[in-house]
Amino acid sequence: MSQPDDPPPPWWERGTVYQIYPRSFQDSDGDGVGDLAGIERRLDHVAALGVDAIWLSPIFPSPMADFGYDVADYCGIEPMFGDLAAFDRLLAAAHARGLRLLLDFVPNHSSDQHPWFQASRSSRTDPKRDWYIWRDPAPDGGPPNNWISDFGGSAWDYDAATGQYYLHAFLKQQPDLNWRNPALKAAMLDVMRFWFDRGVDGFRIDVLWHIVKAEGLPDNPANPYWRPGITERDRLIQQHSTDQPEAHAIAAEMRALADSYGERVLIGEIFLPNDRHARWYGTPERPQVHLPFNFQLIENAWDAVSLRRVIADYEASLPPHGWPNWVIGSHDAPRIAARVGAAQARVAAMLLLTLRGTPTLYQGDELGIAQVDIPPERVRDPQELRQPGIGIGRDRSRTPMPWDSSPHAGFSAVEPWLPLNPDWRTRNVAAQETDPRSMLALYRHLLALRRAQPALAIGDFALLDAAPDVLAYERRHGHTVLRVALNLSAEPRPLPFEGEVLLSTLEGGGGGVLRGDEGVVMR
Ligand code: TEU
Repeated sequence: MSQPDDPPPPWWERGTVYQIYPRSFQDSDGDGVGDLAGIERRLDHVAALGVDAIWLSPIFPSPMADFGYDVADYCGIEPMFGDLAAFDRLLAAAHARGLRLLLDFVPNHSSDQHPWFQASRSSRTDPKRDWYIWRDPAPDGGPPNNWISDFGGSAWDYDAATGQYYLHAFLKQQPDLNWRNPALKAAMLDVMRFWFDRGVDGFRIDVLWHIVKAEGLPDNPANPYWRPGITERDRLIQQHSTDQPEAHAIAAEMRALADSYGERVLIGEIFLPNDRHARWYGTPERPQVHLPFNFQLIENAWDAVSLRRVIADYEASLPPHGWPNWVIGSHDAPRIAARVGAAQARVAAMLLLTLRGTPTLYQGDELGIAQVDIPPERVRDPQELRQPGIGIGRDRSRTPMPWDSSPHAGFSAVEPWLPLNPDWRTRNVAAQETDPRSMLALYRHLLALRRAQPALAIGDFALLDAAPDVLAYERRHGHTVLRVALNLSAEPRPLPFEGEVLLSTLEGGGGGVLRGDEGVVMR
């Protein structure tokens, strides 16, 4: 039971994270792409929102085949974004506002332009050959096994110069690193030290469950549930290419390194069923990541029955030392407001910020940006370009932040690299700042309430009974009991309990009924 005199929880349990997609936050040098100086300029927006930490998607030198998730130098800054001095200024400016800064660590693969891979592919006897995963062709000359890239096609690319294939779980421009090689592992842990020494507060770790593959690289089994129209990756179950015990051991090493720097946080990107997901917390004696990212609000149907089941099952799956976390949007997922609609997006905001666990907000969701249709000639996402027409494009959630109604929404002096949301002239930060009914105002209220009420940030959690279409739960800390009721339907529903409304997603009300699409926090 959480009590007021408990020792204070670490910041990442009590706090909230805000994800910035650097290419699309603020351009300061007029190239149509965001940069670090731009982020620094807009930090007051982040601070005013009331979050505690920023996670930056990758800012390292990159040919941008996968928009930064193809890293050509783990210890530098992409010139398009700035340089190390600009990074240090941004870090200091964030810290000055009480904001922590997390970087995106991409350990599974580098860019094919990384000097390590250039050396590795130069000859079979190069000392860095084994830093990547090279294998002879199958007897018929084809790829060494049946593994499929997450972006479609074989996960192997043939290198004629040395007569072998190399493995890439994503694009062929993203060769997988070999974490079984001790020198590679040491070099990558040094990368984490480099940024910790510079003062970063932690990392979001990209595709952490991918980083080690089963010894012998056996074929993956077929997925009996696959059908056309689903991504090609899902033809196979990634049994041997992901979630290996050796990857858990490496996560524990990363954690020990992070802990040696004091209160730093590791958030692991991990897509797995609950039982396997929970193992990424490790044990109290040998912890792994602090927060294995929980994507279930993104992946599951938006109705009270499904949400109730998802929340209960996830809570039940957590080890006693495992702190939960939740997210409703990212640079990979469809916009929440596109998925559930404008009215329910407000309910989703309340859910995200009142559940037990660290919430991560995605830039632009605080404005309720919805579907942005990308004209075919402007599609940039390599995943969409390789598998068009099945609705997996990621550009639609990577469009620039609309700051005001000036040309290009105040994002840039020139046409941005991706189009703006079509309603940017009215749906922008400046317009919403002056509108008490705006999504931005709701997010600020929710974050302020969460800050003021330890019951919401760190209190105990219990689901409550309620009418159909209503999701209800309580949060309890010491003597404070707060109750949340969310109407997942557009019709009025009975309020499951009485009390004082601390915050509603709608204006007015108070008639003892939960209006359509209304969420309330009550005392
Ligand atoms: O995403 C990993 C991941 O699981 C994606 O394949 C995800 O399923 C897909 O993008 C959903 O549409 C991470 C990054 O978040 C993503 O941006 C990168 O492209 C990917 O890793 C490779 O680094």
